[in-house]
Amino acid sequence: MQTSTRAGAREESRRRSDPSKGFLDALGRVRRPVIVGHVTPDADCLGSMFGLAQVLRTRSVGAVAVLPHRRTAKKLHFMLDLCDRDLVVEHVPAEADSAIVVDTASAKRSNVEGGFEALAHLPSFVIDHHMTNPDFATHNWVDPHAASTSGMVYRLASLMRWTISPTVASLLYAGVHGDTAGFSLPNTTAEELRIASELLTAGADVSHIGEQLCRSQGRHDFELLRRVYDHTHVTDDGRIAYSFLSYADITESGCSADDIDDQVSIPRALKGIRIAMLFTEGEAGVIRVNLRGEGQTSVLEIAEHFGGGGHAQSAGIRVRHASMDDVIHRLLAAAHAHLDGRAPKPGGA
Ligand SMILES: [Mn+2]
Repeated sequence: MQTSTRAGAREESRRRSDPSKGFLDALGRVRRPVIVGHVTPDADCLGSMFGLAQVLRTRSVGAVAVLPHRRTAKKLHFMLDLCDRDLVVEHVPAEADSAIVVDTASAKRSNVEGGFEALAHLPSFVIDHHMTNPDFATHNWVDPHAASTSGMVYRLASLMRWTISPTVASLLYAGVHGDTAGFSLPNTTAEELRIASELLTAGADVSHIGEQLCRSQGRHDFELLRRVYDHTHVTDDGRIAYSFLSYADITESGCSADDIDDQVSIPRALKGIRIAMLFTEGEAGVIRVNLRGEGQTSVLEIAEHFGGGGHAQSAGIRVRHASMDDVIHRLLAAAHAHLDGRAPKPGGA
C-alpha cells in the first residue's frame, strides 16, 4: 500500500515481522499474565485481549483480561459473553507476574486503572500493529503490516503450536473482521484472508459474528447513526466529508462515549471523498476526532500534528478544552492543507 511521505517512510522502515526469539522465550515463562487493551476498545482490541487470555488458559497459564468497569460499546457486549465467566476482571490482580498490552499504540492509551504506570512493577509485553507504537514495553512485537492485532495473536498461537478452540477462533475472527471493516479495506491482504480462513476451520462462528457486528443495531445506536447522517457535510471541493455528535446528541440518543466506534464510516461512504472525519463530544469538554483516508490518502500526519496517532488511513485525536466548532474549523484547515501538500499551520494541539 502506497502512503504519503512520513507514514510511508516509517512503514518501509518497519518490515513485516514475526516475534523475536527473545520475545517468545520471555512469553513462554509467564504464568499469571494480565492482558490489557486500549481505551474505547474496539472489536480488534477485545478479540486480541480475550482470545489471547482464553488460549493461554488452555496452556495452564492463569491469564486474565482486565477491562475497567467491564465497559465496552453495547454492540460489542457479545464478545464478553463468549468468554469464560472469570476471564475478564476489573482490576489488575495482585498475583499478576506480567502484563501483555495488545492493540495499544502508546502507553498513555492503556485501559487500566492508574494507566500503564500501574503496571510498571511487572515485566511487560506489547503485541500491536500501530506503526506509531514506540515499543513501550519490556518485550515488543509490533508489526505495522498486520491488518489486525487479533490476526497477530493467531500467528503467535500458530508459531507456538497452541490449539485454538472454536471460542478463541470466534473472538479472533471478530477482531480481524472489525479492523478490516468486514474484509473491505486496503489492509485486507491475502495473509489476513488466510488467517480468517484458518480461523473458520478452527470453528469461528462467522454468521454469529457477522450478525452481531453488522446486523444487531440497537435502537439507541440506530438513533446515533441517524444523527451522524443528519450532520454530515461535504466541503465544496468534494474532498472532505465530516459529521459530528455533540454531548447532547450522544446522551439524548441513549448512548455514551463507549458507543462511539466506527460511525465515521458514514461520511466515509460518500463517493469521491479523500478524507472523512467524525467529531464527537462523548465526555463534556473533550472532542474526539476519528480520521479516515480513502484511496492513497494518509491521515496519520494530521493526527500526529494534533498529538494523536494510529495507522496511515485510520487515525484519531483527542482535543481537550476546546469547542466543537473550533476543533472542526482547525481540522478542516489542516485537512485541506494536507491534501494540497502544504504544512498545516503550527499550534494544532
Ligand atoms: Mn487494531
